Amino acid sequence: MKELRNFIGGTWRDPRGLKRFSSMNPADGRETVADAPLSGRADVDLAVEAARSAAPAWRTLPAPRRGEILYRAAQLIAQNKRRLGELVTTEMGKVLPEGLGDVQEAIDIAYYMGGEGRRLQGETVPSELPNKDCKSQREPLGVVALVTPWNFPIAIPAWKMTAALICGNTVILKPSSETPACAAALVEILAEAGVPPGVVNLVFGSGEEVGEYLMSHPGVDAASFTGSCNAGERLERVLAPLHRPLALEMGGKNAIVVMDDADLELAVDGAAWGAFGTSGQRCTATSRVVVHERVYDAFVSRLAERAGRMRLGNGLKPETEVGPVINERQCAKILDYVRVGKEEGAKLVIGGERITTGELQHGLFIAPTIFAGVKPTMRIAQEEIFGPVLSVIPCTSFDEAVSIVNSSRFGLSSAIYSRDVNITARAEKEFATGIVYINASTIGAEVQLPFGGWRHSGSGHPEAGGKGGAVEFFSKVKVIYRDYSGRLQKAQIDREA
Ligand code: UN1
Repeated sequence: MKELRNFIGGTWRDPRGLKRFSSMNPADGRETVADAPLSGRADVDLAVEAARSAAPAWRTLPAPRRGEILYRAAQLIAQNKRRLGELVTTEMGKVLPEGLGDVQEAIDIAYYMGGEGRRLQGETVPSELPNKDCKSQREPLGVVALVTPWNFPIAIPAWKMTAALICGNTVILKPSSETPACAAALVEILAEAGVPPGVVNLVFGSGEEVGEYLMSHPGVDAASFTGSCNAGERLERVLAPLHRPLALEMGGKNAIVVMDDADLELAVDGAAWGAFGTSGQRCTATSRVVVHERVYDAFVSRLAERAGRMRLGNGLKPETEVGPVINERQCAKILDYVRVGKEEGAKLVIGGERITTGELQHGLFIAPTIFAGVKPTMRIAQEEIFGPVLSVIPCTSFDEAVSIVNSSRFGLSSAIYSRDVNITARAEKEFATGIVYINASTIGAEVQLPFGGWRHSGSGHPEAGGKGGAVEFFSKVKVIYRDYSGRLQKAQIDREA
């Protein structure tokens, strides 16, 4: 078991108080993975102070030099990929190939953001007046608070930290209490890569006591949160009077549309991977499939057959395809949705129960679950479940499919399987989500483009790279006009008519 401490001002420190909490292996509740401090407000104050004092030197270090530190971090994460991937699997439960993917995403973003150190573009545009320059440039926000979830315990902290750091901010990370060891391992690597003391700080503790206090701290300039919709909406209210930049990534109710001309085998692969990969615990997980009535029965029976064959187990075992869910509370919530689905009149085709036999008895395993005959308005088709539960909804046309896909308060990702180029082109335009996949599942975003949801899925400040991505959130734009005419020139006024 790992004994963790907070990381403040470049040193690993015990908190002021004595309270602690543990993270467990969800595949085997008898195994405690780590033990971490349940910090209090005084610890947050210290971390904010450390981040503030480190800020001036970090923001003035040239961005390409900050980038070099991120390259070193990327190399170190890559050297430790196996160890970190196994830690992800042990502490969070996802199967090892996905644990390694989680780590790979951190490597990718560290290289990407390292490269941003030589871009961080502003713009230069012509002036309407002679002998005058117009340009914009990016400046850091200052001290940023980052609160991250357990489902991508390496990748999401890496998305946020690397973007914040390259822009010249100093950071305080409050990771999920389900995955403290993953966060500590990543922060340890950043320190080893040469991030100076106080530039990255890590404070463990509860969302209410530490997370919210941190994000609304007077010494913090901006905050970024990924997690549940309820928590995000609460933060929006609490932080509104403070008027500070706030990025929220929240839930999803992501749909795949399967048209009657689709490659059905490919669509089954995509639905199984999207719905049951990571045990459905991605914000991009597929939780609805909208299937054309002409292929509906064939699709449901093939998918059920596939789901029935998926092997549940400890994600470290090579034969495991579906790992556990994160904790008892989530397990109970998922099973409650199964009850709701049955009561609403959907047909439970397969799964729907916790497996408590054999090797699985000590873990939190829920069988891949499929409901058929789901109506778009049912709760199981509207609410985020965050587990391996898939609702299959029939439709009679592409237009109907579009209206079902868009009849959600969420708008993170969507997908369509069809061989008709005209139909897929229309899907591209008409699906109202931040990410649209054509002939691929709803998961699998890459770091070089923005990652973010519409409507209740996010606040409109996407993560990751690309135009409109995280660099734009973690920096502010300053516009500079330089007049070298040596006389008073008046914009909009100095002209003939
Ligand atoms: C998440 O779902 O919480 O696109 C993040 C994907 C991953 C990131 C998912 N690259 O599924």
